[in-house]
Amino acid sequence: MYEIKHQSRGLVSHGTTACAGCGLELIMRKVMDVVGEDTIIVIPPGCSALFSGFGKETNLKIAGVQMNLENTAACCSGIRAALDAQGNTHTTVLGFAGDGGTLDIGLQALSGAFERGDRIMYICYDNEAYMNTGIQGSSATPYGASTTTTPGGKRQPKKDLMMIAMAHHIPYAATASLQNLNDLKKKIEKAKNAQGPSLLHIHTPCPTGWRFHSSLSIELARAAVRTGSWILYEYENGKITINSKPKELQPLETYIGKQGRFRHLSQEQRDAMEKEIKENFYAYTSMLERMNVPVETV
Ligand SMILES: Cc1ncc(C[n+]2csc(CCOP(=O)(O)OP(=O)(O)O)c2C)c(N)n1
Ligand code: SF4
Repeated sequence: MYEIKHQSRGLVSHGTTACAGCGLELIMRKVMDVVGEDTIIVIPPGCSALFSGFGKETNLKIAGVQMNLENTAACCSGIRAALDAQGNTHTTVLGFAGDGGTLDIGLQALSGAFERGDRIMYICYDNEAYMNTGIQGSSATPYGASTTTTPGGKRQPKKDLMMIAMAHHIPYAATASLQNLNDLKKKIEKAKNAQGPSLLHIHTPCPTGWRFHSSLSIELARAAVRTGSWILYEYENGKITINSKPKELQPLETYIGKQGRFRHLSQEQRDAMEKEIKENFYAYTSMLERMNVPVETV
């Protein structure tokens, strides 16, 4: 027997059981690089639970607990309160959950933590479905996408987590993506240092659930932003900044055309979807800009 010591750099093990090309694994590595080992992580069931591990095994070299889907944020609040009672203000308490565990099942607990102003950092990696249990649709699944519960394509638009977070007036909230790692890193740092609750909503390509080749994860992360399908912006102490505003949006086909979950859409439906996404991008970003203008001058 030989000793395996310091085999991997960073706080995530070299090998994990994530699918090849998994966007979540890349995000977890980047997050751990920035938050560092003075962090306690709370992970609910979902693909991210493969990082908290099974039995004696774990993929993370930090303290953590696996919670229920309903109460990631409530568990974070409890840990924060216990640390504060011990006079420990330096340890970061990080909730790390999927879109199902955040926008659907854990939303009430998250809202409570936001409303109380608990100093917790919360990351929703959004692979746009309940992937771990077999690709069921969530409220974050985009319009038109096929999942096992929406085989003909989802009929509702994606729920807007950022607007919900901003309605709680928390100090920091941002959307992020693997499209721009510097932007992602900067936002992780800001979320970690916020003096109250913070939220990162990170778009997460999933080759298995979106049905694309595992080599295309970064390309699709970029395409989502460049086609206007994922809008990068941040909300910092009440001020909104749009981080990426392409002069001209790329054809939607560069994004949805490479994914099996949109394969069932007719050309007519694709054209309508492109028009809708473009109109939404311009309307949404101009609404964000107007939200910065003091009310009396509007
Ligand atoms: C209350 C509750 N409902 C359902 C489940 C079963 N379950 C375990 S993991 C999971 C999927 C979670 O989806 P998401 O949060 O989007 O994460 P992903 O699997 O996509 O990483 C579900 C539904 C559960 N553990 N608890
Ligand atoms: S199903 Fe998707 S999110 Fe889950 S491990 Fe595989 S690629 Fe990653």
